[in-house]
Amino acid sequence: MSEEKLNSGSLDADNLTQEKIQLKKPDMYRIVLLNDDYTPRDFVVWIIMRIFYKTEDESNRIMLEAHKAGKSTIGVYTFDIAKTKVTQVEQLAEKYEHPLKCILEVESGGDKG
Ligand code: TYC
Repeated sequence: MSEEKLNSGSLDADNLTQEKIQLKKPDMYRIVLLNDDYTPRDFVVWIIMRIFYKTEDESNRIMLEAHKAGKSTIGVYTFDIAKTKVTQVEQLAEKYEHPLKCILEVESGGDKG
């Protein structure tokens, strides 16, 4: 389709289809941090700051919520970014021999887990 047609704003069928494609929101996934009895609190805070770019205060809040309630949402991301961050957490946890885990949950639209 030509650039001119895409930008013309006319309401023909092609343009409506194209607009629907462009407006579809990406599927979003929640990263949920799980508590365990062994990972040191400081390590959890460090991971949240390092992988998710949260402030120390916010990282502490997320860590404490997981510690008390069993789980806590770290953030909501598109699938590729969420999957990459979960892998980074797994790799660092393994390297330092801590059992820390986080999981993906569907926030909106998607069906991948
Ligand atoms: N419960 C752990 C402890 O007491 C700390 C911890 C917090 C571990 C949050 C994991 O997601 C977690 N050392």
